[in-house]
Amino acid sequence: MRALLFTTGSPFARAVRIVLDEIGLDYDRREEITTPSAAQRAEATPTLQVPTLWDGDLTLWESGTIAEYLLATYPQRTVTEPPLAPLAFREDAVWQDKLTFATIQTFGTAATTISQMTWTGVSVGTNTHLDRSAEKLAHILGWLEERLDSPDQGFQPGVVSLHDIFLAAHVRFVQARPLGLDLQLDRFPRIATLLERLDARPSFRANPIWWWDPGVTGYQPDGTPIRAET
Ligand SMILES: N[C@@H](CCC(=O)N[C@@H](CS)C(=O)NCC(=O)O)C(=O)O
Repeated sequence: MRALLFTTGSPFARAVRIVLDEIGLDYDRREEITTPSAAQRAEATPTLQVPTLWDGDLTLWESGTIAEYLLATYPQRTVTEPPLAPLAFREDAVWQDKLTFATIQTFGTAATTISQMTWTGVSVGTNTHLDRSAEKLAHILGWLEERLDSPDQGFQPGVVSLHDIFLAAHVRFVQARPLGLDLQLDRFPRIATLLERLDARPSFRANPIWWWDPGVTGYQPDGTPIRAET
């Protein structure tokens, strides 16, 4: 049995779903459209967060750990070029790759913190920590832009890396939500070009980022949110 617990809007979970598709793995989609109680979520993970993956006897949470496990465990790849990377971290650049990946995940954490606080009524411009989180996003993008050697390659030349996939999921998440944030991607042309290329891949198209906030109970086939009647 293989299953993934996720919420529709989660960029961390979207990146894992893309990885599953890039490998070509079937899974049971345990998609949550409303927020469960802490006790219910705790049955899946002590972090109370999504995603969680069940694969046979193994239960994994933390999206980066899940994705690293999937690459290492399943060597098959779909035919899309360039292919998904064989492993999360290159043998000859392990620490550089780990640092870059951790920084991309910090971008995702800052973005989802802004998002979750925004729908509880605290937004950028009204809270100093969220202001700093927004500044963090720009600084990380600037640093990542310098890590890309060529406009034609991602973070690992010749393959699509976890770095590429997770950065794309986080950036598109910020752009899709009404957070009052403009990432000014035109200042980061190599990242912008990389993301456009990734958007065209079947795995990305099959897992669109859908906008969500409390009250959304489903989606039209084109992604338009369906709201609970109040
Ligand atoms: N470090 C975690 C972060 C996951 C995360 O923040 N998930 C969000 C959804 S995007 C979540 O479950 N939020 C609910 C909460 O934090 O209580 C990972 O990489 O899996």
